[in-house]
Amino acid sequence: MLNTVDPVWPLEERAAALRLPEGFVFGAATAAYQIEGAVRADGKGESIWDRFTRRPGAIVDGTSGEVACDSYNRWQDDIVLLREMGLRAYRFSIGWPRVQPGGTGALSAAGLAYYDRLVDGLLEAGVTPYATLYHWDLPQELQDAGGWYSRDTAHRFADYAEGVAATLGDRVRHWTTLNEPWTFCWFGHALGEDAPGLSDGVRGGLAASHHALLAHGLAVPRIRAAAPGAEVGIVLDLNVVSAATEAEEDRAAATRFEGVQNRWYLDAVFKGSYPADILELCADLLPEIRPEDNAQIAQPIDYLGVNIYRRSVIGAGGDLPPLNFARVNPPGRYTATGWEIWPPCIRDALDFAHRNYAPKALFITENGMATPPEPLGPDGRVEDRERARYLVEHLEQVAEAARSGIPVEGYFAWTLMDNFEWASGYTVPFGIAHVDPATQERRPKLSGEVLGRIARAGA
Ligand code: IFM
Repeated sequence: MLNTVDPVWPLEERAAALRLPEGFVFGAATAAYQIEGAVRADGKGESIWDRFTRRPGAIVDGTSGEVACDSYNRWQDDIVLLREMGLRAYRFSIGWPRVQPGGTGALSAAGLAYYDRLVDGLLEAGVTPYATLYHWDLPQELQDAGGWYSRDTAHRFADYAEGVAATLGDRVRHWTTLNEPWTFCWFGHALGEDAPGLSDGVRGGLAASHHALLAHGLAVPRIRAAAPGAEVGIVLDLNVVSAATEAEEDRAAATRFEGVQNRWYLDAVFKGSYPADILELCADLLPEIRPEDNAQIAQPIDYLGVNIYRRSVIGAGGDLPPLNFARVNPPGRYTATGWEIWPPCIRDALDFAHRNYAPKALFITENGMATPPEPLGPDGRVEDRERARYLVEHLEQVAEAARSGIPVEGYFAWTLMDNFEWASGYTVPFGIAHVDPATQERRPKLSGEVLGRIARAGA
């Protein structure tokens, strides 16, 4: 249940008291399929999300990203919005089927031209672009050839990444290979809740994960070669995990869950091996992992992006055997997606990554909260005090992390504006700006204004 707004929480005072290190980057994030619309424009290919959203019942409100925020045509409005809110960094994703319709062969000049315009526009406005190469919209043709179950997809991704980096790399310095491999591999291939909608359990989650990580490892050197000076990283959705009780079976379930969500990806990227406990537990369900894959995945990277929204409290249960876990929701404050609001999670995740993997730099690449749909108030504004509070409380934890010596260099709110929230459609907006679905007019919400104030003070 959504927490009720607390009118006495000292939002303004707490926001004004925030201190982040000098040079700290404040921005907002989006993803191509969630905002661009124009799904058939200028030769764009079909993506797995174009296909999945047509499956009856797949999206709670029966919608899709067909129009979304129409950013393909209104990207200038997005830049105006960023400027209006005082944000000087924008994390967006490149739609793979927009720039390479079938996922192989020549890149589309028209598709690339869109990102050329966007990047030039951002730079002219003094906003630094942070480009993500894969935020879940695999070309459907590659899915038809096996998708993330096929090693070949990893090679296709590296080709595509190199092509995009060669085109935009003279202006884009910050590159992310993959966004949240845990989510797109497990929800798309083990649980069937996201595209491509496969319910293949642990075998599916692990096969997709290995090939996605291989894609990352193959792409890193190709991006560096195509765009000298590039800063390249990966974005992981880490979760701080605690056991529901002290009982041995709950503690073991929490360790299994944490192994699959955090260590599977972090160990592979930073240590060049998968965690032994998960390899052993899932020995019969693993894809082919060739001896050379581990070193390929563990390419040196310049930063780790952390997407974090909540903590996970885990007990023993029946989900995804042999992982056999169950999520427990302790009493507390919750968002409209049913996620617990637990600000220390952000600091704990940064601390965990720093202590165990020591990335050169860390960014919070996503953090934010969903509410039920928010109508405009009589003065034409959205007073999303609860979201503003969420951002401030989480930024306070980031500031603490920075003070304790963790090299956290930036924070991107999820998300710049209300958009298509995957299987939840348009039912749970996360935006720090409101988008009128009839007119596509963008207006900062209170949360966007507050974040902007913090960013301006920091700058
Ligand atoms: O909307 C998503 C985003 O695409 C990936 N990270 C989580 C967000 C909220 O669910």
